[in-house]
Amino acid sequence: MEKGSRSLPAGTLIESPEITPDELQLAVRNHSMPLEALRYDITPVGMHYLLIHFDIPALDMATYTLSIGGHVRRSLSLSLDDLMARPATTIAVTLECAGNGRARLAPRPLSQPWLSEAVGNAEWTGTPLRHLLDEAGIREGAVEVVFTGHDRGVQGEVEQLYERSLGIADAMRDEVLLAYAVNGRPLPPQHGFPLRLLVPGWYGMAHVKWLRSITITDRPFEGYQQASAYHFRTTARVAGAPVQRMRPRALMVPPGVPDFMSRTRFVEPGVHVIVGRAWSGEAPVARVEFSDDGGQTWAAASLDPATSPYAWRRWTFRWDARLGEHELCVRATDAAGSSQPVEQNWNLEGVENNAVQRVRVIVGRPEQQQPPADSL
Ligand SMILES: Nc1nc2c(c(=O)[nH]1)N[C@H]1C(S)=C(S)[C@@H](COP(=O)(O)O)O[C@H]1N2
Ligand SMILES: [Mo]
Repeated sequence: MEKGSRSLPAGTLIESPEITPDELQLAVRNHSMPLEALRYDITPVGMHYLLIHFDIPALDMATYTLSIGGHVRRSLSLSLDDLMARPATTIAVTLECAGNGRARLAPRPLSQPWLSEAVGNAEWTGTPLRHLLDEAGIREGAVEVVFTGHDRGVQGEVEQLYERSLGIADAMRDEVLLAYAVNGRPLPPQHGFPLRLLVPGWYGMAHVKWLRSITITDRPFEGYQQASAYHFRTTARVAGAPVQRMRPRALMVPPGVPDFMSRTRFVEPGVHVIVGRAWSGEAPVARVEFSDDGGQTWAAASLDPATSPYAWRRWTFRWDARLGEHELCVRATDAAGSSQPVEQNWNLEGVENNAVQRVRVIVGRPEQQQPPADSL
């Protein structure tokens, strides 16, 4: 892949449906979750989506320390053993990249070109951040907590460590963890080894990996990933609303078998139980609906009980597949009343794009549905 002067800056609007070499480079480093992994309540670690802005740092567990300082009464310096000796909590948390759906926009903002499956639901183990902040003693006048990663790079022409902040009240919530294990094992390098932040309910960018320091500040943090990136705006003239909690979304395991290139599905006629998962970071999922005519008509799916307040919920729909071509769609609505649009909500960064999933299906008799022979 030749790089160099032809690279365009992130955020450039691309009219062509063709993926650029720079997007391909990001897409092979960062991967989404195969849709068939929606079958598992807990996503196997290697199938969980991955997003890394710069490079994966190489950190040594033996010498690792986390420092907590800034606007506090006493600064703390903690080894991984110190952190693991503290009270531990394990929770299932659905994580989704704020840019999920970006590649379906037209024009498309240049960045990681996600389709619809930048998501995963893992069981994270760690110690609640709140106790550590209490121990450090937040001083009068503190407004934010800044989380700094070990990974460094350049974005928006700014050299930076990956950093994000939370307001004090958000940082003090019970479910916010400093996590050192996922699905019962130490974090793998790509997911933040040895320690990452977990902010259940929020889009992925808040969950800072490879934590190096936590700084309590007496003014709002103005770092690139906080003040410039991750805002919903349709024009550069406004600041826009900061991206925070996940908008509702439902996804299905595509039924039948796929065509190798197009991923069109071949399905036998008759009743199929369509399975999927639905989540929202804003309020519990209240309803999931299914459509086999591209979103013109909808029918209620059945929703399993929630297994964790921060994890996706399984849903099923008994679909009677009739001969012909269909476009399957699913949409979630949460208890706060927000739902998924049928069309994309276009914006400059391609964030919060929770338009409904569309799956093209051809229902035929088995002898008619032989996919063409492919040579790999
Ligand atoms: N230090 C650091 N933390 C980070 C990132 C990063 O590039 N560096 N990417 C963020 C983004 S945008 C997302 S979507 C999630 C992805 O988490 P995962 O790769 O464990 O799924 O990590 C977040 N935390
Ligand atoms: Mo992300």
